[in-house]
Amino acid sequence: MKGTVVKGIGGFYFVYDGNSVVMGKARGNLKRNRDLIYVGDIVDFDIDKSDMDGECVIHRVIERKNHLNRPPVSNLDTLVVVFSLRQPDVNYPVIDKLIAGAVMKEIEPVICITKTDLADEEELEIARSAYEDIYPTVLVNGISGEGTETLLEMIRGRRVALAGPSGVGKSTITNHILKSAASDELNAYEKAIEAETGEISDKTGRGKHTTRHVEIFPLGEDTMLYDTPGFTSLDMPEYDIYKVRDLFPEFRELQTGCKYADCLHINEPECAIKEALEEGKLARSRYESYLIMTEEVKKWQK
Ligand SMILES: Nc1nc2c(ncn2[C@@H]2O[C@H](COP(=O)(O)OP(=O)(O)OP(=O)(O)O)[C@@H](O)[C@H]2O)c(=O)[nH]1
Ligand SMILES: [Mg+2]
Ligand SMILES: [Zn+2]
Repeated sequence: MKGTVVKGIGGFYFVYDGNSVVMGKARGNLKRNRDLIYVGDIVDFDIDKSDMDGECVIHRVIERKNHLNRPPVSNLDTLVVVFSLRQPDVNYPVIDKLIAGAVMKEIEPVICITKTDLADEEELEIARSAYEDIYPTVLVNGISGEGTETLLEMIRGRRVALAGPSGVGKSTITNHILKSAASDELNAYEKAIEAETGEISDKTGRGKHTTRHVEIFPLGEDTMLYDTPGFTSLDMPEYDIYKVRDLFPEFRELQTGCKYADCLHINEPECAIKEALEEGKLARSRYESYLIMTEEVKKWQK
């Protein structure tokens, strides 16, 4: 039988076959292979009543379309990069690295700015304008649910993960979407599922890392929503520095105006990117993320 791994905890995997979830383990040689099973993997499995370690045995991982290490998931069409401006404060380099990681794997990014109730209009506008011309962008209020239906329409029919810092409201959004998607078309399992959300701790303003494991919530035939644990930092993979430049689509047209065709927009003279920055035509946060990312990949080249 075929199913999707929707959760994995301590060597146990939960496999969804389109109707219900069975728990089980990977066959011995799959485990030895060290090539872990990712949540999102489509697997061949058999029901095994005699097995004391659960109800099923996974025999094989069907070839993955893609996978990410942070968060550890596979077979994504879209990565929704979720962040708030306050509680927790936005950390643009982390956000931009997450976006870059998706683009590298040909996973389409969607930008989701949360907690609109906690930020003022001006800072929301700055955040929105940094992204809306390059990626689909949506603003969400997790308290009222505003924006979550728009997000649901953007992700229907896809395999989509919500990723971003801890406490920004990923699980809260998951629950809004599960509620909006609820209809007679969903089966009993799909109707019953819900994500756990956590209180913000007062001292740090950060979430209490409430989501500890990736979990996939199937929403009818073709839609799968992955809720993932938050994180605070991300390392740059071993990219070529020019590859990093290519991960900023907003540079593409402008940089044809740079004096040097291989301009990296750092110290070169007559740089169209730096001019655009001075004129306010490029988001400063994006350029700063770019500088941080190029510094980090330079470490790899040494
Ligand atoms: N003020 C405000 N609070 C929100 C909003 N969305 C979520 N929260 C609260 O923020 C806290 C964290 O929300 P979660 O949904 O658990 O955050 P998360 O991104 O899943 O966090 P991790 O699982 O740790 O990665 C909860 O107390 C939510 O009620 C919002 O739009 N505005
Ligand atoms: Mg969560
Ligand atoms: Zn330049």
